[in-house]
Amino acid sequence: MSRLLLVSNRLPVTVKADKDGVSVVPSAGGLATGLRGPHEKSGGLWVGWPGDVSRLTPAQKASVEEQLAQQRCVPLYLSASEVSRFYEGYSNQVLWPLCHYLLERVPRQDRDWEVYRKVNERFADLVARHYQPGDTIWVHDYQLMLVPALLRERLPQARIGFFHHIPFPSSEIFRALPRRLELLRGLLGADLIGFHTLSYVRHFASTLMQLLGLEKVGDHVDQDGRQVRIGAFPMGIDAKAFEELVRQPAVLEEVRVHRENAAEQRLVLGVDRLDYTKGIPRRLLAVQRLLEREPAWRGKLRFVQVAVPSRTAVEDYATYRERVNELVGRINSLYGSVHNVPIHYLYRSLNQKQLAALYRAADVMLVTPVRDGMNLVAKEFCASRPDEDGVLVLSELAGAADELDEALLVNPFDVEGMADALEAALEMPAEERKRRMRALRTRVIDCDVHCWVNSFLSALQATPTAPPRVKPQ
Ligand code: ADQ
Repeated sequence: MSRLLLVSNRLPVTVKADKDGVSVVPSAGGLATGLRGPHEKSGGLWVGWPGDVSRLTPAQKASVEEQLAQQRCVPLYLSASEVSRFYEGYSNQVLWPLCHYLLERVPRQDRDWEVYRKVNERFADLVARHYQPGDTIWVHDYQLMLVPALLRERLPQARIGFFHHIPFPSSEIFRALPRRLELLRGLLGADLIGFHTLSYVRHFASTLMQLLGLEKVGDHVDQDGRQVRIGAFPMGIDAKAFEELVRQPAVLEEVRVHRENAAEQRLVLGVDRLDYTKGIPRRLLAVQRLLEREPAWRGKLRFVQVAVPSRTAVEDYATYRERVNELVGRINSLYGSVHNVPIHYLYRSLNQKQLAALYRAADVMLVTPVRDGMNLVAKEFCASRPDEDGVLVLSELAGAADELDEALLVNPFDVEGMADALEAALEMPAEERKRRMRALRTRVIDCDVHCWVNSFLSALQATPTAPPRVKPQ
């Protein structure tokens, strides 16, 4: 196995400082879990930002460096201005909304582009400094779209993969980006470009044809004498970990508490980062609509919406948070009683056990993003249901819908349709719930995160390496 150099905006660790000192703790995210094995086994490195360490003392910072090195992580420190302009600015205010078809959220001024480019260069320089011949490089996500080409300039022979974790939009949307050509050329520095679904692959291919004038792009493109492969690699989760969690006695006890009054009140669940792509307002309106038109459900359902604070420094997220708060308040004031309210809204992060207990306890899971690259929550819910019960209501605009077609698929813009699906889910006979959940689980367990990593890396290993450069005579 060749040494793997992983490159992502964030390192898979969290730096925690308290009175006892400073520690670098591995994070529990899907990417971190899936890549931990290959990272350790290949003896490779992971390059990325460790988060804000500006408040640490020099001694604490030295300890962080040492702990990162032990975990074979190479830190790239971002200044406050880089965080604000590269990460919050160009990545999260331009590329994020654009790739989710939300053009009206893209600022009129392209003022953070230069910083985006410079930080991408810093990443490429750092990776090149640590590269050894024979290494395989795997770059992740929309924050680093220029890195593949910047690396190709520095390391013409390197094997480079890129995975795009968010939707690749239709060419009609992508062409609206002033920096569209630079970004496309940035990606084409890779040997393999992976997306979650075939439709993102098709969008990317038609964007290349339309904007770069390439002819008939199929599963590869010829670029500067190299072949760049393009493919769909749907990301999975660590299904086994969720299965194991929901068998633990402490988790089962929590499930029992959640379901204590399940006979009188059905538990409907939503779990998301608080992000405007996740479709929370329309989901709340669908719950409201059901209560409005079917008085029999009033007092009979409890909708628990858990939202993790996310990108709080970006103004659009603050406005969105206000909108969600306001809707929750309005619906509860209309349909609550002295004894209970229909919506239980938790604005916080939960640990894996709490999350698994909620997944395992829910009667219905609502996953209704207005656009989502994949959506791992939908898969986590299925993995947490060894009882083969629970109904998944899933947006057809999430990448996960391509694989999980036994869910009740909904159009997240159609509030009335979502209210119908919620009602159908609440009334679904046990036998049908079982049949659907069994099929969903088979898919989620078979195509887990390890399978995703292996299939991407095998495809990357199978790409032809760049032909050696001929020195001019
Ligand atoms: P995200 O947009 O973050 O990821 P998602 O795939 O759903 O979306 O992953 C969210 C993760 O956060 C899940 O693992 C979930 O368990 C966790 N989470 C959510 N709410 C939580 C809470 N309240 N407390 C604790 N944890 C919580 C991006 C893309 C997705 C794509 C992934 C992976 O936007 O489309 O699926 O990357 O490629």
